[in-house]
Formats: sequence, C-alpha cells, structure tokens
Amino acid sequence: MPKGLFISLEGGEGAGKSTLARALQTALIAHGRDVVLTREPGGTPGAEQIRDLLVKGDTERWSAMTEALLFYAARVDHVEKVIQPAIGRGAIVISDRFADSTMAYQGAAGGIELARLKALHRLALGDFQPALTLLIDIPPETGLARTRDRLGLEVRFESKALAFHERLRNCFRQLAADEPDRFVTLKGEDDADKVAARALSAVMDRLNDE
Ligand code: T5A
Repeated sequence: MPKGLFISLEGGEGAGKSTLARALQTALIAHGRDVVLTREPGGTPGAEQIRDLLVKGDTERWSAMTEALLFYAARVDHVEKVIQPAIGRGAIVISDRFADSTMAYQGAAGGIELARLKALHRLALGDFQPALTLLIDIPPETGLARTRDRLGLEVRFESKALAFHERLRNCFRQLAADEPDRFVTLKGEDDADKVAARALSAVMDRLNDE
C-alpha cells in the first residue's frame, strides 16, 4: 500500500489555491493515487456548519480569538474524521488552507501573538502538521483583482484593506522561511499550468522522499 501524504495549500485571497487543488488532484489520480480534496474551514458536516458561523454575518461578529477557537474546533473534527483516516489508508490529502491560515489571518492580521496560536495548535492537535505546504505567493493587488473580477465587481482598494493583505502575505512568507523543509513557495503570478507543474514536481519529490 502506498504511504499517505497530507498536503496543504496556503496563500492570500485569489492566489489560486482552489484552481491548483483541482489540477493537482487530476494529475495525482492520473499517477494512480487515491486523492482526497478537502478545504478549511470545512471538510466535514460539522466543520461546514462552523464554516457558516465564520464566513457569514457581520464582519465584526467575532473577536480574532473567538475566530481562532472556532477554526480549531472545525479543524479538529476535520483532522479526526477525514484527514487522518485518509492518510491511514494511503491516500494523498490536499487541503485548501489549514493551520497556517490561522497564523496569518487571526495572528499576523488579527493581532493574536503567534506563540499563543501555536500553543492552541499543540493543545488541539499536538505536533500534527502537513508533510508539505505549498504556499502560493502573490501580490495582494493581483489576488484581490482576480476575486473581484470573478464576482464582477469594480477593482478599488482601500489602503487599510491592502495593509491587512500585506500583513497576511508577510506572515505566510515568514512561516515558509521558518520551516523550509515543510514549505515550497510557488509564484502565483505565473500562469495556472506553470504553477500546477511546479507544484506537482514538489509533490513527486516529497513522495519519493517519504
Ligand atoms: N480563514 C481560513 C481564516 O481567517 N483562518 C483560517 O484558519 C482559515 C482556514 C476562507 C476564508 O477564511 C479565512 C481565509 C478566507 O478569507 P474561502 O472562500 O475558502 O474563504 O476563500 P479563499 O481560500 O481565499 O479562496 P479564494 O477563492 O478567494 O481564492 P483561491 O482559492 O486562492 O483562488 P481560486 O483558485 O479560486 O482563483 C481565483 C480566480 O483566479 C483565477 C481563477 O480562475 C479564479 O477566477 N486564477 C488564475 N488566474 C490567472 N493565473 C493563475 N495562475 C490563476 N489561478 C487562479
């Protein structure tokens, strides 16, 4: 039986994570692998219910710490019910976002010290982490323009919004620099096929190492 592998995809809004997740799934299935494509927040019925609490309603509904606790409640359910069983049966799990998003959004952008979030991670999941994290790094202006184009909205940025997205980007880059063995950084401005080819090569390298 092949060994399971847990891969997370990270990056700012509109970086191309969902596009890459689908492309990787197709390529890895063509290599004969069992692939589970999942996402956070979400991935189980309970975690999808928590997702609704997080992504709907007033933007000021929750403090950053309440959000972090809700993300971790959803994450534990996701890890216990989907990710670990799939790895156990030899599948490759691709999660569109995982714990690094909490570090960036609730930590660097939301103002919670990363040490407190890392303590929360240890409490909830011990040392469980993806074997490989693909960070799609993209200037926030480019990523936001893509999502607004998709929604058909006019592209217009406020400096506060951009500063928030710059903090996210810097945090993701710092996390990647801190854990060079886990992270591979991809250039999000490249066309989608090129991003997918680089990502597949990183995954194949990791599979060969495992
Ligand atoms: N969150 C999440 C937290 O605050 N804390 C946490 O712990 C977690 C897990 C999730 C929100 O929750 C936050 C982060 C988010 O704000 P979501 O709906 O899952 O919300 O939002 P995102 O993950 O940001 O998803 P997006 O859809 O905005 O971005 P993607 O998935 O990165 O982008 P994608 O693939 O949908 O592509 C966007 C557009 O760009 C095109 C695509 O065709 C699409 O139109 N595109 C490209 N165009 C040109 N070149 C490329 N290389 C392209 N790749 C994609």
